[in-house]
Amino acid sequence: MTTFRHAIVKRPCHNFSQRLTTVRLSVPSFYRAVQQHSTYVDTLKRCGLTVHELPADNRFPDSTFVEDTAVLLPDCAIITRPWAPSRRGEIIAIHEVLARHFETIETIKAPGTLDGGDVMIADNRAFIGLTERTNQAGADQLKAILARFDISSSFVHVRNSLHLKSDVAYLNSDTIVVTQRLASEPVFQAFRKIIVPPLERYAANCVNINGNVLVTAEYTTVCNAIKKQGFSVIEINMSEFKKMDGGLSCLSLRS
Ligand code: CIR
Repeated sequence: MTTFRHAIVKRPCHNFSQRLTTVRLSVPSFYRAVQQHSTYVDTLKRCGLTVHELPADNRFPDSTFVEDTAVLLPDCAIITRPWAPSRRGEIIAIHEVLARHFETIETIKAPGTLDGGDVMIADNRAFIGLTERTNQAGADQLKAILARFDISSSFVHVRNSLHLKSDVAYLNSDTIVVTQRLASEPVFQAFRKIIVPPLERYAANCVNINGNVLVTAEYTTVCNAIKKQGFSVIEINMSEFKKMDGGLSCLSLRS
């Protein structure tokens, strides 16, 4: 299991409520989003990470969801090519910061599209979601890059979800948290599964940081099921990011 030491985050910008969302909830409050983001950053620090906080950028309302812009390996950073044209410019700032931390930088190129939310790395295996956001060309390019680092890839067709990691999270070499819709996928057969009930689907996007599993607050069934498997759980309020389709994992890039 990877030990994480660093995280990159980006503060929400004032017009953070003005871009992509599919959920029909109220308009998020910028001030609450800033508070929740700050708690998220403090939690990463509590989990032992050094956090690099990028300033807010009003040109890119979705840019606080940094996970979609890169895939990080111990020795390489892969800059993605996000599906949404409104998000493509986000990669410039991410590329700059990653170039300071990683010697090897790879990029996903057109016609490939790939959002980091579609990539679940499980030690030396990767699961790449084929979604509306990530196409076959993007997934093939990533698979070829990962193979050079001895990481094998499996593709997972995901329908009616934003990203692969909207439906599944890797907790450790035996265990995943997974929604019912992906639980029977043959690629996940070998894992012990913590199944997320439909009403708590949003909580499937959780993240294990150095033994602490960050889970969205108030999703009691999922929180209790994760605790029952012996994990320590930290609950985080994500109400404002949820309104913009953002999950817990997408607020940081971890390495
Ligand atoms: C988008 O639709 O691109 C953003 N509003 C939310 C992205 C969330 N990303 C993620 O969960 N990996």
